[in-house]
Amino acid sequence: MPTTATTRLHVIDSHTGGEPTRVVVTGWPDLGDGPLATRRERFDAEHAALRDAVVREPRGHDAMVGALLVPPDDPTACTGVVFFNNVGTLGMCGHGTMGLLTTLAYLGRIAPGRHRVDTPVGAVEAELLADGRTTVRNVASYRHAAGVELDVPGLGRVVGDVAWGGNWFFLVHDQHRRDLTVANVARLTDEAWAIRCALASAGVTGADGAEIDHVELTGPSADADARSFVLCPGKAYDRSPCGTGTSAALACHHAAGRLAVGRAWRQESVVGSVFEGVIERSEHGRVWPAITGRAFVTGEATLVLDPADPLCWGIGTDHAP
Ligand code: PYC
Repeated sequence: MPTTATTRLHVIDSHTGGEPTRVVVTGWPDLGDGPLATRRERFDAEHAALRDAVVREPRGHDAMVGALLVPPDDPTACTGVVFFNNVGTLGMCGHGTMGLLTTLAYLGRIAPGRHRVDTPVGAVEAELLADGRTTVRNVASYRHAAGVELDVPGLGRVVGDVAWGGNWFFLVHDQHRRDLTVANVARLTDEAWAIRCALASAGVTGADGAEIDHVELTGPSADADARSFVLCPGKAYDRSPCGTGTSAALACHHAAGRLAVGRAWRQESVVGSVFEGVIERSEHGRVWPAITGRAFVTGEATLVLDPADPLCWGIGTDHAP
């Protein structure tokens, strides 16, 4: 909620395969206690203005993912986190968890080794490796629906899978007509957005009517098992291969018999960065993926939110002071 007092937030920025994460270390109002899912609801209901001030222009930009540090509910976790973007909160975020562990190590709060992180969709284990990479052992992931046919205005018939990897994805495998390159990002964005709108119009959802808010287009890669373009909920594309999207892809390939437990899978992003994934366990149609990538700290700052600034709460927002 906007305030008339100046707010100062200590943040640490990093990128993981090109995708930024802004960890909010201090300065955010208390979200209370209880399960992270409840605190996410409180964040959604009461903190949209702060969210926009942190990740939108002029302080941020649409691709930026925020990570608010909160005390964990799970006593075995080293921290709790609520991930957020330019339009809301995320259940889980793979690249963001890598950025989070790298940031906690930068702050001297953790050493290499295994750490539990409490998120709104459950605790995940993340391992900071001695070489600086992070392996995220993500929530159980699964293919929810296979071969879903959609009529997409401007694109015609598109077939894809609906899968959960900590967020909901519609994955169009290997049949995308455009090269998944940075040069094509504008067209890929338009097409993925058209697919997302068609999903909503056709009433295609995840489990329990959950909105599918990520679209993942995959194609061949010269250097990895697949290349992907992932469109995030606020229409920004993921510069990284997307940890939750790679988890959803692994679940689909496993369900289709294309990927065995224990077989390494390298997923390349549209900018050429790579995550390594592997299914560590599979049970009753669910898989437990481990995704490895590397984050680098890029900055440390105090954000100053002066309510006298007419653009304090972000360009294009209507939060009143
Ligand atoms: O890495 O899981 C991810 C992610 C989700 C949205 C942006 N990145």
